[in-house]
Amino acid sequence: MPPRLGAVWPASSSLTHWGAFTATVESGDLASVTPLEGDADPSAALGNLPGSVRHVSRVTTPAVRRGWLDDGPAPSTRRGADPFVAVSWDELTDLLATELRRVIDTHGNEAIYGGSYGWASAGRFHHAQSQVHRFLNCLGGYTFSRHSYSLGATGVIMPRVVGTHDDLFKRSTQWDVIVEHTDLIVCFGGVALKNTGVNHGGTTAHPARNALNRFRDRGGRIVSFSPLRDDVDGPCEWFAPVPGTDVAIMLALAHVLATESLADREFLATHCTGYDRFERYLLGRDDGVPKSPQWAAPICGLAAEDLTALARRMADGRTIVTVSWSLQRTRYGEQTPWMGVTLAAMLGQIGLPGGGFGHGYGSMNEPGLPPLRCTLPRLPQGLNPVTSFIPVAAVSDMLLRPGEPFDYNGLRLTYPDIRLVYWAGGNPFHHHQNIPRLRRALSRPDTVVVHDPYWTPMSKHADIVVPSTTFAERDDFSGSRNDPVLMAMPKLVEPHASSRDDYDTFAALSRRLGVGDAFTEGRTSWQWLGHLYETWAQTLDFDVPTFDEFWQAGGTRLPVEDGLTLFADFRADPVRHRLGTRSGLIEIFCADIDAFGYEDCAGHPRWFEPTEWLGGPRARRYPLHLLANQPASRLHSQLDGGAASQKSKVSGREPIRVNPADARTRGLGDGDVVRVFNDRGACLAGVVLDDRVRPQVVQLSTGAWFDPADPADVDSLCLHGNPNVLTDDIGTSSLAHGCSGAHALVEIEKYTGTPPAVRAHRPPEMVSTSRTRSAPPPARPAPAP
Ligand SMILES: Nc1nc2c(c(=O)[nH]1)N[C@H]1C(S)=C(S)[C@@H](COP(=O)(O)OP(=O)(O)OC[C@H]3O[C@@H](n4cnc5c(=O)[nH]c(N)nc54)[C@H](O)[C@@H]3O)O[C@H]1N2
Ligand SMILES: Nc1nc2c(c(=O)[nH]1)N[C@H]1C(S)=C(S)[C@@H](COP(=O)(O)OP(=O)(O)OC[C@H]3O[C@@H](n4cnc5c(=O)[nH]c(N)nc54)[C@H](O)[C@@H]3O)O[C@H]1N2
Ligand SMILES: [Mo]
Repeated sequence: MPPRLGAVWPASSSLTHWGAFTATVESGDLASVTPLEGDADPSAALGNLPGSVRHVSRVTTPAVRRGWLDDGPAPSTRRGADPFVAVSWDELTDLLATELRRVIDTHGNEAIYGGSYGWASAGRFHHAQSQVHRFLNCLGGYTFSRHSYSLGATGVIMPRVVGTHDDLFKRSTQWDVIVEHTDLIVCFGGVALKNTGVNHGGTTAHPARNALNRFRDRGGRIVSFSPLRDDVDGPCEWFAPVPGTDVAIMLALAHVLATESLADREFLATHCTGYDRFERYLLGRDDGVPKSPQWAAPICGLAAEDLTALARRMADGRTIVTVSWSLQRTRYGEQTPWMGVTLAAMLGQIGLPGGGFGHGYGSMNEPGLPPLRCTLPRLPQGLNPVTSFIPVAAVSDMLLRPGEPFDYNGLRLTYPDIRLVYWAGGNPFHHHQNIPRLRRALSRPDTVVVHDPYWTPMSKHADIVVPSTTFAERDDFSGSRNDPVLMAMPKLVEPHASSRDDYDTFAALSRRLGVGDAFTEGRTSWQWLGHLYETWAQTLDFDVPTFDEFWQAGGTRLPVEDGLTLFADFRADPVRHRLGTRSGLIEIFCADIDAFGYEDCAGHPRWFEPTEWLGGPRARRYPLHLLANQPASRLHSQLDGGAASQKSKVSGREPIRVNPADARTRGLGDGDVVRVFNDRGACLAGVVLDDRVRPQVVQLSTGAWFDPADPADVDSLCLHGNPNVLTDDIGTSSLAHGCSGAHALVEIEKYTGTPPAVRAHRPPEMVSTSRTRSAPPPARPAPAP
């Protein structure tokens, strides 16, 4: 391979989902990292990188759960509790190939769950999901998953309402347009700058903070609805509603627009369909309940006059209504973006510069950034002949209810009977709800395979653990659709212990299974990089450097499309630029959804009383509303052992922010360890008093590695503070079955006594066994459910 000249980007620079950096290397590890020059607002999570390659939590050898090795593939409640046996790479390849063959021959490819959801690392070639999907497709396919934990509800509802999901983000109204044209940003869920650090695939700049400052300098105002004051950094008008009541607030604002002749009836007639049906509901024509500010006030805990005054202000200037992604990660999550669009449509400013609707400003770096004029190089994943799939957040339901029917987006589907779960690049113990239930679900299949660089709780619950390299230990390149740089990611350090690239593991497995040529096409990973780049370059209508030139420079700039306003074309000409909905218009009433007849999602946006909220009966038992939001100090569970994440911990646990008034009534002080609990589970956390948190609300971010006090007990207390022991494993609705993990009702109490030490980042016990073999014994029949 040619030497790196570092002509444009320094030779030791690389890219993570949370930003670009230059590293120094010492003793085979990243020693220090410096944000890339020109990044105005680098992510704090870069601080987790030093020491991450040789961290104690790395998987150092291929490993097999002793019970699986001794007893053969079978359902087991010992997952997460058994010790592991180190095996050689050849033994691992033999064991895994034999087991894949057995499952496919006996149960068919449908019995493999290969959805393998997760963020893995930046990198177009070594992207773990692309690798595992390509590999499983070479073997005849797998049961797959649809959508994401990020946007489970939006991904189903918005194509039906505005005809697109991707364009809402990729072609969102740009920050520069908002800075120049917008008078008022009304944001539901704030514009949390902690989240804009991140972009899937990487980002070289973070302009959101600067944009908000320029917006304010021009006289722009921000109204934030959020239980947390710091969801907007700097001046704003803060309303702290009861969590989960945003739809009621939006309905109240809409009611004022409708009854005070402030709604743009022309826009509603020319660009929307079904406003009349919705208005009957809004005005209470059929149920006798007008959704007025007076109606909403006791639900959301805000003053009716304030909502009325705000609605008038919104109609009085250029207003953008923004909805954070968190608001659709709750039960009935479809309603919030749908109602947000409806409110913006009533204001009649959709498609006007700086007006209309936005989804995810402050959720990810991408919204507000100019999109590339081209696609990115991509590893072909082949075709999956298996048609069986689940909405991604139905994973426990699938494993626990094989053969049972379920609803999804107008379809009646059946859960497949999964025998082998294959995970590479994700951490279900981070992302999935109700961990005790997840652990029961993971005891059902015959075999669980996990590729990960680290001993995450998911690795510890696997039967076969495959040590992967991290991005720093291999050559790759990456970029994202709203960032102007395709960046080289050169190998910075040698692979740790006997870890191996996922590609090389799959190459060895596919050779052993007779599909080596199909998987590798005869290329090494370095040859693949050049191949992906050069085939991509041929599809472009502009010139890019050759691959060698690109690699030597360390990256290349790509052209972007500047000055976008979301749906500007559609506004200008709704016939020529019809939306991708059935009517071609914004569907405020959607006849298709109406016809599904779901009890939990109707034909137009409406208020559904949440299950986990302060206004319901459950709050009498669990009187605090927990926000399980994204962590400021890391990406999800990644590098939780790193310095930035560790610095945020309180008494060794994940911090839980508590309003001083709620702490007082419970006798809690800063730094106390508390037990956070409800009827689903419990965890420990470290108290931080903060009056920026609304009373009756507590905030415990996701991402602390699950650490059961007793690994053999599925209902065990988590010592470290993973909020997913508390969240409900229930889909947003029958329409999308999206993740609803953002909210849970809890109670907290002081933990008396000395709390047990956190062991989350320690590897599991490793033992030797006399019974290692190159092929597992035959599978035992599954016990009756
Ligand atoms: N309660 C609650 N739960 C939530 C959320 C919430 O708001 N509240 N948010 C949800 C959201 S939006 C998301 S996106 C999910 C995120 O959930 P995940 O994406 O599953 O979380 P990550 O921690 O990013 O997991 C990525 C894993 O990939 C591993 N990895 C990194 N590089 C490689 C590689 O090259 N190869 C392999 N094999 N592995 C690699 C990392 O070590 C890590 O274990 O969580 C969801 N869960
Ligand atoms: N630092 C960091 N950034 C990240 C990530 C990360 O792990 N770390 N993850 C990335 C990923 S994968 C995703 S999908 C996005 C997710 O982006 P989001 O889902 O938008 O992020 P959250 O932090 O969960 O929620 C944003 C804010 O919404 C507020 N909120 C919660 N519930 C309510 C409510 O009922 N009403 C109102 N009005 N406000 C509410 C909370 O105060 C919270 O801080 O973040 C991305 N950015
Ligand atoms: Mo996400």
